[in-house]
Amino acid sequence: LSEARVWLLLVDVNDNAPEITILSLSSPVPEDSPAGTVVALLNVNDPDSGENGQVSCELSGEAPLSIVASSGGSYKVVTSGALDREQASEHRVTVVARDRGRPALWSSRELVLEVSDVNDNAPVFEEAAYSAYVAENNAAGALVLRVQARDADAQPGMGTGLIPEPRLP
Ligand SMILES: [Ca+2]
Ligand SMILES: [Ca+2]
Ligand SMILES: [Ca+2]
Ligand SMILES: [Ca+2]
Repeated sequence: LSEARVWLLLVDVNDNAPEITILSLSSPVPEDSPAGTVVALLNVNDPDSGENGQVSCELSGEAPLSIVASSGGSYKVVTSGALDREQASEHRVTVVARDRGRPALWSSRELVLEVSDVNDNAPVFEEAAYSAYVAENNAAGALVLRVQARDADAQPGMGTGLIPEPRLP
């Protein structure tokens, strides 16, 4: 009888793409939120071993947002600058998670962040100055002038204002 020993070496194959889970998404976020406000928490999991399971994440898309790694495969999406609802009321970014296998596998998730309105614009009159002629026999309280102001915020603006004739002594 002879004896043979067989050593089996199991080599991990990169057969799992990183899996992105959105744990929380704070949307809408007020437009006056300071830079660094956390808007989403993500978890990224890749069960492969070694470099096949080492994942890096990035954001693609034009938005004042950035992604920050925190502990244990968690990531935070934070605001990286000022938000302005009057310029962009919604931001769409794609989170891309890629492992370091050869070839690398990757997956992506889209995040849609809505920006909610804050009353941060004063109403602006359409004209810099208004003038009107008033006849001396005009009835008291008659319409003298119609002025209009616009407000960039979502709340109803001042709209049209009526200026009645001032009461003369
Ligand atoms: Ca993998
Ligand atoms: Ca604004
Ligand atoms: Ca306003
Ligand atoms: Ca606003």
